[in-house]
Amino acid sequence: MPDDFERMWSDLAPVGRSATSGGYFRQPFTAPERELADWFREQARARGLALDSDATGNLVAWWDPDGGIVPDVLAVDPPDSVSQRQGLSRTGGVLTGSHLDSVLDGGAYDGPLGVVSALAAVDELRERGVVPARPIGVSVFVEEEGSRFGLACLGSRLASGAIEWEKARGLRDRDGVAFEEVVEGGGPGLLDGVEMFVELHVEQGRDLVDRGAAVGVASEIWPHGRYRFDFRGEANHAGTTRMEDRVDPMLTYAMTALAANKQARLAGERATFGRVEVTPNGTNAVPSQVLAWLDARCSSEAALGELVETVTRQATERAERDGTAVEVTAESVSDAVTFDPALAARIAADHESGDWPVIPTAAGHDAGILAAQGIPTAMLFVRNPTGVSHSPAETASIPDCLAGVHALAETLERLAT
Ligand code: HGY
Ligand code: MN
Ligand code: MN
Repeated sequence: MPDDFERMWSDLAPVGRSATSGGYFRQPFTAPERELADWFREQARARGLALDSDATGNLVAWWDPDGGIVPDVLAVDPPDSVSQRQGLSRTGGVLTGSHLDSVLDGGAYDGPLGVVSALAAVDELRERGVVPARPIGVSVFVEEEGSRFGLACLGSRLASGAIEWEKARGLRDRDGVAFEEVVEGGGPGLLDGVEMFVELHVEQGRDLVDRGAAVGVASEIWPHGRYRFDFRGEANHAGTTRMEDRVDPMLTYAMTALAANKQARLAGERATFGRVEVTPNGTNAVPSQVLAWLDARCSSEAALGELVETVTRQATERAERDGTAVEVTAESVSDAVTFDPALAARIAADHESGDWPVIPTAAGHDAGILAAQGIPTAMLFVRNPTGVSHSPAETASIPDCLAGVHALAETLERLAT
């Protein structure tokens, strides 16, 4: 099994990796991310798993109940209509998996660790001769990061019915390409019959390393959102325009970024402006427009509402002083998620290393979307020695990754036999 994991891990390592930063650019429906999707299909075929997919490009590779090899007809050309998939038994299915897309200049583990670990966990169960009483599916949801079309967990929101296709089709990337130009469609179907979902993910924080634990279970996901601040001013000459005559949106933005940081620190919450687009972005001109995205994450929905409302109010007040205008649009909001406590406790209890810790996270996941749509869901976290994520520096040790594979295999055995 270990070489399985390490072989698969080394397959993925070079795909979409920047030669300069060492980070990953695996935006959905770009060449590197499509190469990973093809790799996944190949891994499914090599294991005789029945490959299922939907119009959005979400994938599930099913291990059929008696642990046998599924008819080639399903393993080769996956049917694309739900009726054709009927022959595939997913009733009572236990799903496990994650995503293969990355943030811009992201780490290697966020997403792919959950997919590779799921395949390796199926390998381990098979090597141990375990025959599940329920179908076990390995899933890949597309555009989990929302790094291209702006809405986090876009693939799992469509597959679980959390968002209608009509609302998703018009989402555009930074080049103006619409989502409906890169996918056929989207909607529920792929998850019919799925009774529970377990996502393994690298921890994006230091809780496990501070506890000295290799594996943990998620208790909750903080509510969080992404808000587009559109600051408008008047373009003008950087040299000849007196300071008192300026209508400078960069100033309003800068004060808003400082205000968000201060507000989050005062409230003990999280706020980040990590993306800014300046027009015309000239060196010797006062800009006409500054677009900036606030990523806000709080320990409760009330706190999130209050933080965003306070920052919006302070931005508006500053705009009045600067003579600029500001418009705020919520682009992606995820409500608080509390994972099924009984399922989390059942998964975390009685292991060789004792009970696994049950810990919260402020990172969003497809598991949060499926949980919110009523599918009993759990998450396993693998220790991240630095806690760093959404960065080329994201890492996890191979022994911890193998401990995660084993933990996932144990969990699947508990849930599916
Ligand atoms: O942004 C997030 O919380 C997650 O990593 N998609
Ligand atoms: Mn992420
Ligand atoms: Mn992730």
